[in-house]
Amino acid sequence: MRIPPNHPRRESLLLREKIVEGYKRGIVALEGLIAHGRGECFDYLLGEKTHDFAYEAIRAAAAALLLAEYPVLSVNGNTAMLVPSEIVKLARIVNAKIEVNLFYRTREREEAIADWLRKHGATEVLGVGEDASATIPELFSERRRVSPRGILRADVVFVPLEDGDRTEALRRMGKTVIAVDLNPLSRTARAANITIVDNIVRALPILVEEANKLRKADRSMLRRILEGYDNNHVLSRALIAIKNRLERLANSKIVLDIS
Ligand code: PTJ
Repeated sequence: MRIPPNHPRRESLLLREKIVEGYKRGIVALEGLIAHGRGECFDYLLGEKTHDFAYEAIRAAAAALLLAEYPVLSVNGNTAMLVPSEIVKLARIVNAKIEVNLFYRTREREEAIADWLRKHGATEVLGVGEDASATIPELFSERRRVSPRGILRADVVFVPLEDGDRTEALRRMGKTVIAVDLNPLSRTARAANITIVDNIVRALPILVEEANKLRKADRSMLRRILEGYDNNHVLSRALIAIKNRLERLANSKIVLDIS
């Protein structure tokens, strides 16, 4: 569909088109379209901008990834479609593995996502076919299947646009979990060590830039960033930002002037 250049919701509509294209390419699950819509709703409430609490979480995420011994970036259909180049860049900067991990797992989608990531510069993509031979204990969705060279071994796992219970299972395994989720009330957002409450399309380029900036920093400085980070406070600020924005809007003129 051609979206007019002056359409007031152009950016949002272009993202929708990307997700639909991802579905047609066999990358995004049908349910991924619904998940995107839920994200859009929270982005609307947040004013479609990156807030200070998200910047703070991004900085902590960069520090955690740089301090990690074995970081892994977990990629699902929506993430692959929305930010493939940024995932590849981030993996290079923080020296992380990339692993495909799907809730709605099919061999065709695993391969389509791995091909798409390779097309965007990835040299190695874990978690495809037989490589996903290990299992995360106590998890019953298809997300339990992971690579023994990837998520199973990882000390820090980056899980953008995650569904609920895997974050908790990964935490119980002693891993540090970094989430990106526009919904500050989701189980993932509340169970992760670091939650970036922002749209992945805005957050990932900033995370890449921040990791690049901090790459040369000494480890004691990175540790200080992590020690000063409080995820509960970040989630609380996200909720307050939504509340304040709604209050401001409710107290202003809501109807549009149509002449
Ligand atoms: O590709 P698969 O098979 O692994 O499936 C991926 C989806 C996303 C369909 C699956 O993980 C799922 O059903 O997720 P949920 O439970 O709908 O959760 C997705 C979360 O991501 C929701 O809390 C959304 O608000 C959030 N979200 C959606 N789009 C974005 C987002 N957060 C950040 N940026 C977005 N663009």
